[in-house]
Amino acid sequence: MDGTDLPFSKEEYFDRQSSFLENISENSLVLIPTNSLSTRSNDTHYRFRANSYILYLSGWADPDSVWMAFNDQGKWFSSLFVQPRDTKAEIWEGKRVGVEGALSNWPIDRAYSIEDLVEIVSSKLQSKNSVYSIPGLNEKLDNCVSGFVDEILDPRQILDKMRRIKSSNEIEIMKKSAKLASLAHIEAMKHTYSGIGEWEIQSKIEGYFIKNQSECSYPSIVGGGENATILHYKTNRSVIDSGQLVLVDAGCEIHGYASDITRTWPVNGKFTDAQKEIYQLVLKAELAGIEACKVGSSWDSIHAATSEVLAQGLINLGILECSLEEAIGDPPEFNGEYRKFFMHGTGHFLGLDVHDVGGGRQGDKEKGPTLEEGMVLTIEPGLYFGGWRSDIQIPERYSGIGIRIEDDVLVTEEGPIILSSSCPKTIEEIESIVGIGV
Ligand SMILES: [Mn+2]
Repeated sequence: MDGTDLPFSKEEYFDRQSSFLENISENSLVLIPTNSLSTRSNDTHYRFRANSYILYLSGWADPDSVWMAFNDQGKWFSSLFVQPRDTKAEIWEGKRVGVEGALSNWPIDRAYSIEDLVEIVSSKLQSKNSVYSIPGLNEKLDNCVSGFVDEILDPRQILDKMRRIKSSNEIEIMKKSAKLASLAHIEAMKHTYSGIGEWEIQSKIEGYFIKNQSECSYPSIVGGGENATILHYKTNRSVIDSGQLVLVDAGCEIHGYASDITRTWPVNGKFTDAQKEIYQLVLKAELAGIEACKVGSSWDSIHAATSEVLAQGLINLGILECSLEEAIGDPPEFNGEYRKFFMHGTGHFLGLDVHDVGGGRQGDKEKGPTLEEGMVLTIEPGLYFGGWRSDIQIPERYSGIGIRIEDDVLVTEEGPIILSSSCPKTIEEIESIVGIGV
């Protein structure tokens, strides 16, 4: 990383910084640390991923860093504390941008060595009476700041509101991210066969990400047969037999922007009648959810749209034997009988975090925001009939089926745009692709 590959112009970053700082009093110091390195074993670490707030404000993606903004005589100064050049360290860990590199190529007015963090922050705090920071990421910073103020103010409410509306440049990157994940799913479908291991499908998807200089935006879920009925299954170690479905929930990241796609397909390339019945119902619910992604729609109305389709469909299939009212339950929770088979929300915001900031999850009790142009969210209804569960009774015909269909949707004045539209999802499309590359 040398700053020449920043995803946005310096101007766009400076605009974000100004919009954010408009909400902050001039007597405040703002400190946005990046994530800490996380130990994997002994002295090795998990691959580093920068904190989304520092990425959003400055594009800075290296570890051990803090973005700081301070006001001097009415003007805000944007700055970064970064790891200084250090040949001995660089021999082991790789070249660093350093203080001068950061100053010349990143959207900041000042750059400092992270080694001077406590000294410089302490001196700035002498003349400030409040601090905005995100605690829990940088212990040194937390300790330093708590010596000066009783309460640390949270910058996230302001930033979250900004982050949930994507700029046209952010949307371009998110389109690429969704396209790449779509192509990875197609690659996996093509190479699926009866008796395949879940890990082999995972390797097709993730190999495709790596081949295209991307990486997973979250651990890939590859659940064959009943494993598909476990919502966050990521063991991915079972063999999938002919006649079973596989549920694949996998997405990638481009410049930090996530995609998040789920598809479910039969490993032998042909849905059974029972699988088709559930698949068509989930697909119908997903299309209704996408259709509801309009400017001005309430968060709850999207969940209501998918819920009504699923509840009615479960009654029609004879899986629920109750009235539609009992099947759905009361708004906004809709905790009726159908929740036994659809246990999660209809979707979530998507952006620099795969479960992006800026609003309550659909189906959660807290009221979500009203949809606006430029928001990106997922729509992902599913139905899960785990034969292993002791809390439900299901017809034998559907036992063991788990199906989820998830797309990434951009809200526009002209209606919803499906960013992941190149990923096949009709029964006909899927049956024509599965196994053709084997
Ligand atoms: Mn999702």
